Amino acid sequence: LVLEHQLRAALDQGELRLHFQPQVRVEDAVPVGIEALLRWGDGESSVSPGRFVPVLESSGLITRVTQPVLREAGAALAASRARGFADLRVSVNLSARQLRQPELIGQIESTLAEFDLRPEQLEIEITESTLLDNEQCQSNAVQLAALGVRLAIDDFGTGYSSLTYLKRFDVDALKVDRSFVKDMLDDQDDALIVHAVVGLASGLGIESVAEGVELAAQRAQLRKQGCDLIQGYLIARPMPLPELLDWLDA
Ligand code: G
Ligand code: G
Ligand code: MN
Ligand code: NA
Repeated sequence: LVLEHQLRAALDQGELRLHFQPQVRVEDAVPVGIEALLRWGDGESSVSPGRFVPVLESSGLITRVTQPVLREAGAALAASRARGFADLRVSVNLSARQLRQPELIGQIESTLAEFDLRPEQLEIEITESTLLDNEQCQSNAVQLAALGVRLAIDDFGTGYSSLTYLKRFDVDALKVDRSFVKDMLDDQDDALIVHAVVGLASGLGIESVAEGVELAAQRAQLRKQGCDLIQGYLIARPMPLPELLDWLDA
């Protein structure tokens, strides 16, 4: 309850900000996108989203972050474009409560217009359970796809996986969950799951993204398996926008 009270104040003060983590092509390390990740405070005093996102969720405050997050993500792409990176896209995480907001589609349209973005420069990351949550979620997902906004399934392989929804919802990317990548070099089962997800994406003609890549040996293995994009500490940590722009330049 204390945390909820503090979060309310933080929202009013605009203290929840985004960090951005690059996603690069495994083949040649070309940056393709950035994932927007919420942060509260910095350095020693920062609170992890693992702690505060669930509180935003249970209190319903999460619906108040949707618009500012979309705008900060859009602004980051506009800033990247001004530095010569015109084709980057940004991935924004949305929970079920956010996806089913009736005003979501309008908020997305106005963000695209405000920052002069093509719809395919915005990717929405949702989990399998979010997509299957209820009819309002599904209808918003369909409308997003109709707009040309990309849809990525986050933490793929950890949810229900009925798989039929992959065609029904015009999914553009599967994100291989970090837990599988973490042990793929030592654990035969995890290696097999990574291989299967990459193969499934490839068979469906959509993109595969491996998250949590920390080791060069993982990258080499993912490359051999035909994974499209990688993301993780091996490439870069999530960073504030000024650092991201420097990283892109270098
Ligand atoms: O950055 P970190 O790995 O600590 O993120 C922890 C979790 O918080 C991740 O599961 C991520 O999807 C979630 N998260 C980060 N930013 C957002 C956001 O803007 N909205 C929602 N709903 N979840 C987010
Ligand atoms: O659930 P989601 O995938 O959206 O959350 C991404 C989270 O993973 C972020 O909190 C981010 O800080 C974290 N993360 C990103 N790259 C790595 C990595 O290479 N290793 C670990 N352990 N965590 C990572
Ligand atoms: Mn994510
Ligand atoms: Na994830």
